[in-house]
Amino acid sequence: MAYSDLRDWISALERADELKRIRAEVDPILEITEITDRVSKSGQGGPALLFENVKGYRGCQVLINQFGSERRMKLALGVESLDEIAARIHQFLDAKSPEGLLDKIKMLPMLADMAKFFPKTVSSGPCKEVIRRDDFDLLHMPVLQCWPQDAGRFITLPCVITRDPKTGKRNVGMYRMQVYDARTAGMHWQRQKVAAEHYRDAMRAASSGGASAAVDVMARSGGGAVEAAGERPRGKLEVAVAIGTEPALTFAAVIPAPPDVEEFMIAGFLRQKPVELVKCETVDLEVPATAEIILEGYVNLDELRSEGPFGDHTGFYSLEDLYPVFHVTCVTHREKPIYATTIVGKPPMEDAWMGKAIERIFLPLMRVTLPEIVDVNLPVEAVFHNLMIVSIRKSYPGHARKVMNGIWAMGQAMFTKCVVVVDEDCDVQDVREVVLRVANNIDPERDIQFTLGPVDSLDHSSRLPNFGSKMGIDATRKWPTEGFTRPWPDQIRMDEATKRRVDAMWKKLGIE
Ligand SMILES: Cc1cc2nc3c(=O)[nH]c(=O)nc-3n(C[C@H](O)[C@H](O)[C@H](O)COP(=O)(O)O)c2cc1C
Ligand SMILES: [Mn+2]
Repeated sequence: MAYSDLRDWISALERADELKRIRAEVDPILEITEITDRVSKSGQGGPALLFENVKGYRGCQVLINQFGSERRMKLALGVESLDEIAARIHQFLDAKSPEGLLDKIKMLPMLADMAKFFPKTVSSGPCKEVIRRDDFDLLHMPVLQCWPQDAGRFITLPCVITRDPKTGKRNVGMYRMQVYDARTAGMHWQRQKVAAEHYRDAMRAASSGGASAAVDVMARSGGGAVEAAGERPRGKLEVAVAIGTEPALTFAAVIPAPPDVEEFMIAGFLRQKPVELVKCETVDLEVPATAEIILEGYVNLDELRSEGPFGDHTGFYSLEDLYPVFHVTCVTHREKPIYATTIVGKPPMEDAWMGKAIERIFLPLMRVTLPEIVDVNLPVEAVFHNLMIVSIRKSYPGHARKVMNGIWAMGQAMFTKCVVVVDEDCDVQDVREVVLRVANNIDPERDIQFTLGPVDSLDHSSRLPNFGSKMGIDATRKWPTEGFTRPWPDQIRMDEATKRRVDAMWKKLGIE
């Protein structure tokens, strides 16, 4: 049940009564944010919104909050429960080599499934309905200014496509873009993200002083620190941006996938149908054929510009910093393109639901490296990188600390500012229970583990941009083999016989 494009998805939302069309005129400057924020904070995330009358953009439609509830997230991925996806992943991870014909036959559906992951290149598609080689302007799109102190208008839901200069593999990442003028925008890929590595690889390849000179420039570019762009090698990295893609690809661009796994394949896996790609007009990249809008262009290796501030998903403004500049060379789009966007801000907002879906889908993948993990909770209020609560099946002394280190070593989980580890009998989804356990079970000096390392670029409290400390709390029951020789008390629980007796007399007591 894959959606062929954004419009197909919008129809599905409408059929499911998950979309509200807004016919009143609204301004893309601040007003759409205020409306959407109120909707996001109402009930279970409110409906998706399609603004049909955007001030200054007659005939343009803006889609927002498309992922903003658990129900829509499931609808987007075509599942009844997010655990279905985890189960499908698990099935692949769990595959044993077939023994005998019967095993092989049993594997056929799985292999057929795999064939659907690979994207398919097609000769043309709806994203080529209008090709603008000269007459384009980024502000032809109703780009939002989200919050009062934002540095300008930001494209907030772009699928940014780059190619690894070493392997030729493509990456699709969601990185916001601050519109500077008609033809340039900031390219806010944070330095630990995959496109930033493609960019550094292009620098390494272009550097006359060899790779070490390029590394030298990077070592000095601490983020926030003034950096001499002129010292960088000349050259460029081609970039294409798709806006308004079908939901599986949009979501795939957010997923913290291993760097070498193409998001086009992840989208193919999620929608169980290949993503169709078409070649760009002016750069050597492929883009989703059914996207509403495609921006083609490049970033110069020796050009950086101030980006931000921007009201971010932490609930604070992320600070101004230097980022590459995207230059547009061509825009292609559908007739009357629908502009898809989102806003971030104080949680919960639309991205909270995407984050929760990632939490569920990644559990089996985390367990590949850390099989002792029973469950994980990333509370929305801690905006995903600030707090991870994990329960583990504790089997040896120091086990909780092994798990913390494993998490800090795992992809974007490296950013986790605080990891809380509890025993398997604690339900991590029940934050009250977690607080009770943690507060009771820790001797703080003994059970808190500090470490130093990379932190999220959005962290405004770390001692340096991108570098700071992280903390793990071992709230598991302490063992004698960990040096804890005092008796450890049981938790209070009534015995079953008494409970049954009280059940039997309950009505007679006249309390309810
Ligand atoms: C709405 C939204 C906006 C985002 N903006 C940025 C951004 O500006 N910069 C960034 O590095 N990551 C941003 N992210 C997070 C990345 O999309 C995410 O880390 C993703 O896994 C990156 O892909 P990559 O692993 O291929 O680099 C954003 C996520 C969402 C949901
Ligand atoms: Mn990626």
